[in-house]
Amino acid sequence: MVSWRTLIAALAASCVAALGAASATATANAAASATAKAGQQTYVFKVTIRNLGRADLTSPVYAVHNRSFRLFQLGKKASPGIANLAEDGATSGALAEARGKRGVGQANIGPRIAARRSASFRITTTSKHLPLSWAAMQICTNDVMAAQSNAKLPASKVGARRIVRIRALDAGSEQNTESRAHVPCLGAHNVGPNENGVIKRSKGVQGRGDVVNANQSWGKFLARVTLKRIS
Ligand SMILES: [Ca+2]
Ligand SMILES: [Ca+2]
Repeated sequence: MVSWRTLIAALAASCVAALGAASATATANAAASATAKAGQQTYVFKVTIRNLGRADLTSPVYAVHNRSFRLFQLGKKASPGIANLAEDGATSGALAEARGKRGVGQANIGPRIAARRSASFRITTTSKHLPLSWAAMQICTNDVMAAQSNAKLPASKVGARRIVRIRALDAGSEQNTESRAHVPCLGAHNVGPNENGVIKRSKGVQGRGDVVNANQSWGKFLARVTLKRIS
């Protein structure tokens, strides 16, 4: 049986923990409102990416921005940073192309997303920077990414949610050899023949090389994204 003394000690400890958490939240909120100019509402969103594929997605690079900024664009050539990200999961180039750039509110790196798993990150932003763009590599490909450009964050009210299933994109920067000589999950990094193409819808794994469809590919959709306003 638990003694009164133990119970009281446990209660006191949990009160201290709760107070600590409340003051941490207050500090975070204060910092967020300090960055928001007068008249701009501050929002916090939780972004959850579910990997629907059979191989990992690398850490996504994401940015909240206004309509003047594009992380990438379907039908256009990938920037060097996005090409690096799509070919090898390298985040530094794409992050540098977004962070501090005109029209960008915040840019950062999210957690890696294991096959068939979900991972989340939080974004604090204002009404000035509501569109979200992000991209992550599917590691068993030459240059396929799970990505969204200009996704609309659901800002209408706290608790508002949008769920989107997304198809894979081919960055158009490396030819789809599907060879162990060129694909990161099979041990080859920073190597592969140039494609010199544009960002387009991926046709999925074709089985022309060493990538095994049944173990390392995905179905119609590569990811499911849940965008939720939490405050
Ligand atoms: Ca390609
Ligand atoms: Ca490669």
